[in-house]
Amino acid sequence: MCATENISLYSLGWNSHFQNQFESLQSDGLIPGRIFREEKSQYGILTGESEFIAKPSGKLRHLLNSVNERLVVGDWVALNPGSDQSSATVEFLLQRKSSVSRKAASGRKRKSGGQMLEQVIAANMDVIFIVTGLDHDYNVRRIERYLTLVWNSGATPVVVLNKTDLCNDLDERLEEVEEVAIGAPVLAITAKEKKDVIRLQPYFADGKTAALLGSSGAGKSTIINTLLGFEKQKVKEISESVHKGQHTTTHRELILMPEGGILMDNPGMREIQLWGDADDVDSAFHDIELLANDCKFKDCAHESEPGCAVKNAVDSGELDDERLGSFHKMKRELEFLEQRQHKTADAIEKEKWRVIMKNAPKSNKT
Ligand SMILES: Nc1nc2c(ncn2[C@@H]2O[C@H](COP(=O)(O)OP(=O)(O)O)[C@@H](O)[C@H]2O)c(=O)[nH]1
Ligand SMILES: [Mg+2]
Ligand SMILES: [Zn+2]
Repeated sequence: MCATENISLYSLGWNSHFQNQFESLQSDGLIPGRIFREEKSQYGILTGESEFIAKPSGKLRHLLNSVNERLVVGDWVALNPGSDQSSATVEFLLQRKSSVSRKAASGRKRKSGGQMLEQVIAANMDVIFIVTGLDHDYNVRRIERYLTLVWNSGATPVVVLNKTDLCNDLDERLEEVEEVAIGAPVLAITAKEKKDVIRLQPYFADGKTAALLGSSGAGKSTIINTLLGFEKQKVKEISESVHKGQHTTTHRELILMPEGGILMDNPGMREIQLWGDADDVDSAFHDIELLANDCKFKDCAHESEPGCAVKNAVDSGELDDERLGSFHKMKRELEFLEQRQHKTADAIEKEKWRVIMKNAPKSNKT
């Protein structure tokens, strides 16, 4: 960690959303803090004035277990600082503003019969940089999937095309990506060039938190190192192993940037999987949604229905056939997920926070 003392809570991402919650707690002796590192079952927590190593209290652990939840990097918590810095405990989890999730099979030994569960892996990200190398890593369909995931997380996506020095058809690539990245900025950079990577800075200025998402080898750690000006994150050596996608970022950590803002290297999604409702697909496919307004049937699936404006757009060349294909593919994947859930993700999320908040230490100021 860089200098972690005497940073304002606001520089760590604190805002009125968390302040209001904290004030409604019975917070005698508790202080707000943010989880910046996770190691085994311990958490590194910054409070602005100092740094703590803490474990959740038994009560909190029990409560979180009961709703299939756990503390993750980026979370804001109410901390009991204890008598010394190593006996601190996390007493309460403040409700998240955004979360990045992956789907995970529930415990194998349970009776739930392979129900899919949402597993949060990073919380309270404001911005997510979707990093893709312009080498063998480049895949416009994957960028599209990442975009859906990020829109669903509550964070704002920014697409970063890295390794422009290895790319001979940058204009073509940019055009392709801008076509799918509706509503998200697209930056083309060489991660080793300071003048390039500083273009990322404005997106996570003071008090904002950004995560870098992308395949192993895309250049995420290089971006962080160039911004920092020293080798904080281990970068893979150039060798054949680069192509095998070996994993070098092993733990999740928030990094305070010298120019302000907070960055998180890969939150740890190796194989990207979607989490959300089937309806969420539409938000990543604005163009198809727009065309669908003109379909003859309101519930048109754009498969073989008569009077389908989306199919017509494919026939006329206005819409890429492949793009409609990935729309269908994503819908199917999400519908499958939904069937395996007992409730929708939204309902689970609401119920979860209802249970957590109900168990908050009560304020005596009524
Ligand atoms: N040519 C070139 N190589 C890069 C660039 N950015 C990263 N690399 C190389 O790509 C490899 C993977 O980079 P790394 O930052 O470890 O990727 P990560 O797995 O996403 O963190 C390393 O060998 C880097 O030196 C770039 O802009 N151009
Ligand atoms: Mg890395
Ligand atoms: Zn249609």
